[in-house]
Amino acid sequence: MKIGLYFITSSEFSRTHEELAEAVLRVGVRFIQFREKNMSARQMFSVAKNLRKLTWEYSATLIVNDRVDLALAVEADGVHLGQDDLPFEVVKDIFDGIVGVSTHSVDEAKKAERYIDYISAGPVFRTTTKKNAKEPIGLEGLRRIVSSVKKPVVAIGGINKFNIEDVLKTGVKGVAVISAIANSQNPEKSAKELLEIVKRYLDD
Ligand code: 3NM
Repeated sequence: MKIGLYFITSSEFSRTHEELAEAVLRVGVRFIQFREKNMSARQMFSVAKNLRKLTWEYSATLIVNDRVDLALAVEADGVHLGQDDLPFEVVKDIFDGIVGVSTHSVDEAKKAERYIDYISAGPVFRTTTKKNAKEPIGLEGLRRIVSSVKKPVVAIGGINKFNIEDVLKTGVKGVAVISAIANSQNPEKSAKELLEIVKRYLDD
């Protein structure tokens, strides 16, 4: 599984999930998560179907945040779980696809690792995008998680074009961003810039 630049869609800025997904797919991003905290299940299903169609067109991976039912309903490639969602060991039994989990410490990462396919670690830096985000773990906290698990680690939280190289140097296999792209004047250009940096570290 190749992760690289991992874009998480958001409707909290000025564009729709679909507009953002299309912008990043056009410039070569191939790992996308649908993350939505305010829509009804019915609305989410409609958006997720559109994202599935788009990601299939570009042979990209689609991950659905939190909701295994939605991931199954739209034939997503994976589901991403928070620490308060269904337990990952249960999800792995009922969902035949990629399962990722958010972690914030070495302890959480080690507990999850044998059940899941990738671990996200964060927030690395301060973020205002996630409500109730924990205190940043910093590059040092990220390095500790990377060195204590064998599964791929994805860094998340406050990552932008100025700090992404430091993040990549910790040995992560993916870098997840929301606002650096979704809140940019030009999401396509921002995605391209980030992707070029990521490819220098992860494309071999
Ligand atoms: N999860 P941005 S931080 C969705 O620490 C999410 O698990 C986090 O958004 C975690 O790139 C975060 O705009 C928000 O900071 C990431």
